[in-house]
Amino acid sequence: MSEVQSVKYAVEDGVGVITIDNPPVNALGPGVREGIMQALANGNADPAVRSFVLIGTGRNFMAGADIRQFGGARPVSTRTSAAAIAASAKPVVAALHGYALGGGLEHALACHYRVAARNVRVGLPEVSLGIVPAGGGTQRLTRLIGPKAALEVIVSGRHVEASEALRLGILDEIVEDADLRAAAVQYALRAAEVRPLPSAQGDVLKPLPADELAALFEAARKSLSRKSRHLKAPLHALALVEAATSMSFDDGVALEQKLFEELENTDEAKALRYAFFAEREAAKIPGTSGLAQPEPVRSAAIVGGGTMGGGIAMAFADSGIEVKVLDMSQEALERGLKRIRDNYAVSVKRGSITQAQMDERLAKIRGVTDYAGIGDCDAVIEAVFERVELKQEVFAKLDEVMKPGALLLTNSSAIDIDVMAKATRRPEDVAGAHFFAPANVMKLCEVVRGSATRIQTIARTMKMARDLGKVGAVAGSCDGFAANRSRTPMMTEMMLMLEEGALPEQIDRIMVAFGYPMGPFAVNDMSGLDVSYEGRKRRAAADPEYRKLHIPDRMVEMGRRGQKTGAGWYRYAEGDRTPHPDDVVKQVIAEVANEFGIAQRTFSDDEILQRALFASVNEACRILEEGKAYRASDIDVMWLYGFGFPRHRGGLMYWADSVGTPAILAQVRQWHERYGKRWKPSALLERIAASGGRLRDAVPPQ
Ligand code: T1G
Repeated sequence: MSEVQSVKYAVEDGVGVITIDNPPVNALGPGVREGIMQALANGNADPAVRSFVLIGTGRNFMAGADIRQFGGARPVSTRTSAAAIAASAKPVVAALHGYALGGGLEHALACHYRVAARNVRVGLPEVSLGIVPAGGGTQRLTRLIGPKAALEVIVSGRHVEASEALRLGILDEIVEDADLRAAAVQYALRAAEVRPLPSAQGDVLKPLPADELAALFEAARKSLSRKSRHLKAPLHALALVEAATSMSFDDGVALEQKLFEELENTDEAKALRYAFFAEREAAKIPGTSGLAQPEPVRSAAIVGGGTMGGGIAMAFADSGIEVKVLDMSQEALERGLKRIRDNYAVSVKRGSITQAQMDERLAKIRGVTDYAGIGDCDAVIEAVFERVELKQEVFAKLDEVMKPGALLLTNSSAIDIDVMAKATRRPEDVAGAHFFAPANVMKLCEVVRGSATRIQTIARTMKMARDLGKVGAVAGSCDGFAANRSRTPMMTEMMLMLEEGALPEQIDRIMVAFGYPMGPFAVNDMSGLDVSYEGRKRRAAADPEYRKLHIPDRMVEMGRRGQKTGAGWYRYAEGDRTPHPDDVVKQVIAEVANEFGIAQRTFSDDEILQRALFASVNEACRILEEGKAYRASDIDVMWLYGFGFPRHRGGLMYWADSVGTPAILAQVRQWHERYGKRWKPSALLERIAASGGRLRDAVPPQ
């Protein structure tokens, strides 16, 4: 947008009102910084102007720098336009609402005062993009609220809501008046009388004694080297907060610029920017552009109050949406509701929610034992055991009781949506809403299209997921849909490498070194080895060619189902979740290898990583070829939010591009010769390797 359009300036009762108007989020796109500086120059040269207000239109104050501009030239930096505000001879009042993030908050911090509507969310989220604030924000915020609070806010990159921002000292006032602009103008008129102006460098440093400062930064460094061992940005952010307590403002701002430039084009920053946009791309559903906005889901029902059903019910309650849990017996219902109460109680004990929030959320959850009790809900999510006949029975019942237009959703992780849809007279309203355990924590909601599902049903289910604070991504219906189907080959190869002599602890070490928070075997011990056992049995019964996984089958049959039985891939001491390698697992591997005549060998770390991930890359290409995902980046979103794939590597397909499709194809071809059919190269992989294209841009054949 041209300068005139994205920044408006008008004088009102002696106040120069500078309005940012750059939809959809008031990012600092082309012309915005220049427009702010021009307005300041005009107002400071105008004797009729006594002070300024800086405000945004639409839903937000300002969402920060335009992320799409990174890596390219930027005519004016945030540092420069923020400095112009700070240098204004007349006071500038920031009037914040919605989001004030990154460079947006940095402009507000350069103002002399900050007032805000109660819906404001402020933050410096730059570290989540692999960079650091570069508009003076680390230097001003640290001086304004003190190093301890600033360190936590800047290194975490989190959003801070109004009352906390006021308490910390980021805001001067919360405006209850519905007309933020009018209130800010009045505030600016009063500010015009105050002399001297408060420093816009926030020179009032909330000092900490030197030894406390040293301890603060030392502890933060230790924690970051553990928690963010793969990321550079958080440590650089820490260094900038430290600089604000020891360097001059100008030197601190110069250091900000230097560290920002060091990070802006790192692989980590590029991957994190890709992940940011991939998540938003996943929300775009082909064929919905001309449709009306989907109605929100204002009430929901969950059929089956087990672990998954209870977690999904909590996700609704956490989002303030009324939810009913239906179970067939009072006893089963009570068990499920108790599990929910216990989960909330643990969160209260940990301090992640207050008792009042727990009570508020529990009040949103009601238990029923009769289908008639849920008919009025906008959506119902079936979360009963993964048995086809049971699901068909449930959907036939739902078809009888649910009001017209209700979403009839299944949380199934693999059963074909059409199986449920065919049990109803309204297959167009049936879709998958596949949550990932624990459903109230994991962000991914895989929305699955049946062959008869209306696109409006998909759009409304995606909106429901977003309203639950989830990240939605759409899959077509097939065995395992897109998320689990693309991940299964990785797990299969890992299990088969065990048969050849690899060990769970070796594979876990390699995957953690790659960036996963936990190794897949440790995760499997947590979720339970029996969970996938039934699915493998179902596949073996249906497909005589199905390659059985002898070792995990044997572990389950031995009763080693993971943490819940004190032993799985690892051994656990009573009441302790620390995984300990167990010789029993080595014995099982040796027995299976002996029984099936499998030669034992050693593996390099590279082979383990490549055999695991290349198998999934190949399967993801097949999923795209079959049109079971809209785009490759949707599969990346599923891996990031469903499986904890390291975000600084962008996603499975983004990472594969960093390896190079020709190298991947050559290796897949080798394993195809050695191991047979499951390694057959996908046509899409062959096509992209030959064309030199990028996997992350791949879409189904049109
Ligand atoms: N730049 C470019 N596009 C952006 C954008 C940004 N900062 N923020 C959002 N968009 C696009 C987004 O891709 C989507 O596009 C549309 O706007 C709606 O976004 C100098 C260097 C503000 C909380 O990290 O966190 O400032 O898909 O769906 O759910 O020191 O957007 O419609 O085509 O997310 O209401 C720091 C990033 C930048 C904030 C709103 N700022 N944005 O959430 O909408 S670095 C950020 C968000 C910086 C300074 C440094 C969220 C939001 P499309 P949306 P939302």
